[in-house]
Amino acid sequence: MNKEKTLVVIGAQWGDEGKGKIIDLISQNADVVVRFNGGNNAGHTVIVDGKTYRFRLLPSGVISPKTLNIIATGVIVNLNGLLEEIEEAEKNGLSIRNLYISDRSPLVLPYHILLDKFYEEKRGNKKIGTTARGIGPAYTDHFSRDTIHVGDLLDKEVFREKLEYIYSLKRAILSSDFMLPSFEEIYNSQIEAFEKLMEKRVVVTDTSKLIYDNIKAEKRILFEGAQGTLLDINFGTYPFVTSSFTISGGVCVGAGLPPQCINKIVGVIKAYTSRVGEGPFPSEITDELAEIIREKGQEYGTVTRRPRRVGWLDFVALRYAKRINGFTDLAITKLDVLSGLDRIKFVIAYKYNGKIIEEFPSSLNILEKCEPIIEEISGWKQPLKGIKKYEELPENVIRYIERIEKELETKVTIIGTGPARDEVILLK
Ligand code: 2SA
Ligand code: GDP
Ligand code: MG
Repeated sequence: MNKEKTLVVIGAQWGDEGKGKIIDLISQNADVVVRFNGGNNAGHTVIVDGKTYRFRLLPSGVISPKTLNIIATGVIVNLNGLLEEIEEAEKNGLSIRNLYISDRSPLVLPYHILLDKFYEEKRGNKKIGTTARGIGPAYTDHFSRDTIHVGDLLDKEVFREKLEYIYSLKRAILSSDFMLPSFEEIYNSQIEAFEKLMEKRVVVTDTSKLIYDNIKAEKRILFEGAQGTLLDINFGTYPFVTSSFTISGGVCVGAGLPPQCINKIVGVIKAYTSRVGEGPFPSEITDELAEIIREKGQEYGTVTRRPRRVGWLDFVALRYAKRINGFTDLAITKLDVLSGLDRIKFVIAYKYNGKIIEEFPSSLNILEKCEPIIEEISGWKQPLKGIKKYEELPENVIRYIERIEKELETKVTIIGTGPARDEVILLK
């Protein structure tokens, strides 16, 4: 983040690419860090000086004391979840200051979480594998215009009136055996959490204006994407997606900015692929190697601790991610996890109905029937820990990186060699 004033970090796969670490690295030179999509379903891990922080709603910039941290309008906010996270961060030695939340961010309310679990149960073997954080139902209410905004809590009477109206709607729709908490229970829990957040000097404001003013003042702004491209509500593997706009275009709708405000878009690619939850995964590894990679890469949900499915790198999906997001740079993480493997495989195309396909299918019915066409290269034996210079990387790692650059026609500028902040090679 030098010349470019605004930079976006986006997951190129199904999330958990290691965005937290890359964001932490870049945010050390940022004035403002903005979350623009998703909610506390996100889990971003940052490891500094041996301490592990797992952020869910808090922008990863909170580690730097001077950074302005913004939860923008596209993010849905669970106030109790946020409070818990702030308290946890404080216990971990962080002092949370400079936190701004959009007055127009939708609230995640207790019934959203119950509905999320209820739908998943009813879906049976068609379940999505959600994080059970109420994300789908909360965004549904937003789009059906039955949401309550964070800013409504600034006036208790406004909040009470809105909640009364929406509560009566819920009552009318949900059957009597649905365990809807009482009105007072919801009202009190939200007021209490909100007041505690105010005591902690969290500011509720028009964040679109705040971000724009910072852009005009030529501040360096980092937009922190949550989840990944293939989980996008429009362009992911629907219905096995999350309910927000996870792609670079999500910055404009989530933060309230015109597209020309974005200068640089960093796509984060894990050196292999992972997916947590259900849905098609053409490059999935199904033999015992999956367990080896899962253990070595510690592929378990940051929020839910669910084991993640793992697979090889998929160039069909990655070329698609490049097109949808317009990556200007790439960060490759977790190359160290692949050390010791004899062969490294990657998917270069799919076979469908006897035909070769190079474009990621927009139809899930087709994607589910695609067979991967796999190419392989020799692996590398050496551990990558401690390597600081590109030229010192094993020859086959360089070959792998160059292949990624060629397939995506984009330069790799950050290389992860371990989970810690300093386990990284910076290029350029
Ligand atoms: P939801 O809860 O409605 O957003 O779930 C819908 C799908 O989106 C996936 N999803 C995620 N995938 C990867 N990482 C996520 N964050 C956590 C992490 C997940 C965790 O960092 O590990 O702890 O399990 C995330 N959030 C949502 C989800 O698995 C569904 O496939
Ligand atoms: P995010 O959702 O994209 O922020 O990723 P998560 O934090 O959910 O999961 C990524 C995991 O990989 C975390 O445990 C990170 O500490 C870890 N990680 C990030 N980069 C690297 C790397 O280069 N090597 C290794 N071994 N681990 C990494
Ligand atoms: Mg994650």
